[in-house]
Amino acid sequence: MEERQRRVLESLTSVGDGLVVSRGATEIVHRGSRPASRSPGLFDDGEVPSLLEGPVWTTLTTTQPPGGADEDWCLDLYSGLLHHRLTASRPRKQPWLTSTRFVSSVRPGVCCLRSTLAVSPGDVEPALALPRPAGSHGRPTALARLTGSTGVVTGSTWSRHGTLAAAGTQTLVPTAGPDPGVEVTRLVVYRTGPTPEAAEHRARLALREARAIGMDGLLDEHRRGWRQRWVGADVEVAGDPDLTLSLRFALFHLMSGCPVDGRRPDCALGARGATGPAYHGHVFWDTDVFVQPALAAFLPAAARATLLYRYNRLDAARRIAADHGRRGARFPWESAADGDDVTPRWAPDLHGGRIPILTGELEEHISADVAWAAAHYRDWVPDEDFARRVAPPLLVETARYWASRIETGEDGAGHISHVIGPDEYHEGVDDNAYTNLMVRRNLDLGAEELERDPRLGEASEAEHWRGLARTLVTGFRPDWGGYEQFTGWSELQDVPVATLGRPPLAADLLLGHDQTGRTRIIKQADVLMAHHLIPSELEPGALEVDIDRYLPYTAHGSSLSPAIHASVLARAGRTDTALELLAIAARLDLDDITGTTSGGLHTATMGGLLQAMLFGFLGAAPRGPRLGLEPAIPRRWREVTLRMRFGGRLLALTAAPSHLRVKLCQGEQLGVEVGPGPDVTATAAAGTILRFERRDSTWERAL
Ligand code: IFM
Repeated sequence: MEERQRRVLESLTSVGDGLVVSRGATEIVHRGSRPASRSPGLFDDGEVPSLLEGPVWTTLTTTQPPGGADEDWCLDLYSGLLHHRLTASRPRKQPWLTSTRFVSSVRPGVCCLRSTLAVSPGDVEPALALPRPAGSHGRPTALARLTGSTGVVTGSTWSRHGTLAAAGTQTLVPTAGPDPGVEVTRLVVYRTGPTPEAAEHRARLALREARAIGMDGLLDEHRRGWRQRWVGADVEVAGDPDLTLSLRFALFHLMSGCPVDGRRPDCALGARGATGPAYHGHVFWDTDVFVQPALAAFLPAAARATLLYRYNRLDAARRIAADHGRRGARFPWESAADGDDVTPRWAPDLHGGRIPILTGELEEHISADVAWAAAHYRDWVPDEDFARRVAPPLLVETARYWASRIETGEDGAGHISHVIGPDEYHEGVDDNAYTNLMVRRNLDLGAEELERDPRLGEASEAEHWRGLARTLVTGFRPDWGGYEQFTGWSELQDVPVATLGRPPLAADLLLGHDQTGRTRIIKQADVLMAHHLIPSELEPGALEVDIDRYLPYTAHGSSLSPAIHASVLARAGRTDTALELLAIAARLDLDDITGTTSGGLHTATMGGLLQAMLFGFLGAAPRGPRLGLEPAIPRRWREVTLRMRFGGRLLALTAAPSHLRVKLCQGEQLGVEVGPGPDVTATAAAGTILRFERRDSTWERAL
């Protein structure tokens, strides 16, 4: 197998539970393989902070199958089990290794592996290996140690931010027969802690408990745990098994990558989760507006942990604002453990030179994205503590930042100059429509909080913010009926993306960074991202205009782009194009479309994909305490079913081109509005099903 393909498979078959996530590397040491175990949210230090790599529990042997082997990898999404089967070709075709592993769905950090190998017991490695001392970025990394006694091996790696420790044990039983062979049962438990001593002690205690249950018992409860997870969250497109699999793949990795056991004060999934080294595990806007809304619907506790990550780093954000001579809180474009800006300042180019990275300085919209995320979660999940304690400072401090950032021009209008919008091909632009529209919303949300709670600030401040929100330039062009992405976008060179090839493509690599910036070519959803997140803030009719204007220039040079396009295209009723873009998002990692999956899975794409189903094709949105639904289901899908949560209830939504069923599976009665008007309103009682039919584009209640 080619080395990169191996690393892609390792990312795709990562298994975890939010306390630890382990790449799916096979149990033998291969060239090009990158076995690694990381704990989401636990960082190493270094020139660029990265997720700490902990002890590796999955390597069994360095012995190689004679003459190589055929490899079968199977990730069972339903039960959270990873199976490997290696068949050696010499001296005859015969099984060389079979293994099954899992990270318990019910006991945090408990990892189990059972394998049969055609090697002697003496060729099996001790239960843990420590990460390569040079780390994956070629620099000295965390401190590490490994000790063994009474059949239990403990190991840990640590940094200033904490320790990731593991304690493990294994039994080896020689297999019967003339050839060497051994059956290995390995049990390893991970724990975090402030020091290696504390974390290893915790790991040993938890290992003792897990051993008492035994491998079979652990496997049984693990399977039951996954069954329960799928009862609480699922997506199915009847008539499209491939798409269903991709959607469940996304859900699987969100469920196994996020901590939901409440042990952590907070945790935010980085751009690649903990499945690979790319982007160092850093937290971007990906977490707030791509992953978090999907979590709010499918895994609310993890959505909360994401927002607490921001809340607990408000002081750092306040410092960043102050360093820029502003008030309030400015969240950094990339952050790690302590909420400081860790965006690299340059990247190497292909010729040994350095390309400056300006996003850390200029991609400011993230502060408005965090505010949007807080308001979204508050509207979606009944969480009193969050609404009372967490959301207000996030909304107010970000609004305060913007109020000090906006400049009033000679035209009397508010402007935000010199930024990067979501479309990173254009740097240092003025009045980016997405940024300004999100800021306008942020100012209104902040003002609402101030008006509600005078302890947060003066009434005059709220009034000032409301005024700024009304004068802020949005980029709306009455002559177009749509939004101009930033001042002067339409005066750039008219180069449709089709002249470069078929998207998705990296226009900046094809044309060069500077030349791309001189054209209208857009990296990813920008104005359309605003239509996706805050549709009611934009002018009626603008969605269609903006789709027509921007689609021909969009390269989808970011993995974040296709799913969001699919979502807004579905809402606009353009389901054929929506399906083309949905297919790209659905296969992005599975087919390694961007060539970067070896560095980890794209969490924002997974979140975006689930959002496209929920907000785009189902048209779900909170309408006060009610759930609004405006399904736009393509004819080629028989039915789409989503099991998700809204307002503390578990719902099964089943939509087809001409009908809709809403089943309230758990929780108190819920008001549902169907259609834009709404066309019809109804109340679902526990255990009952509401049925609706579409007649001549209007929804009606059905029996
Ligand atoms: O946050 C994204 C950005 O929008 C495009 N480049 C990659 C980042 C991390 O996924």
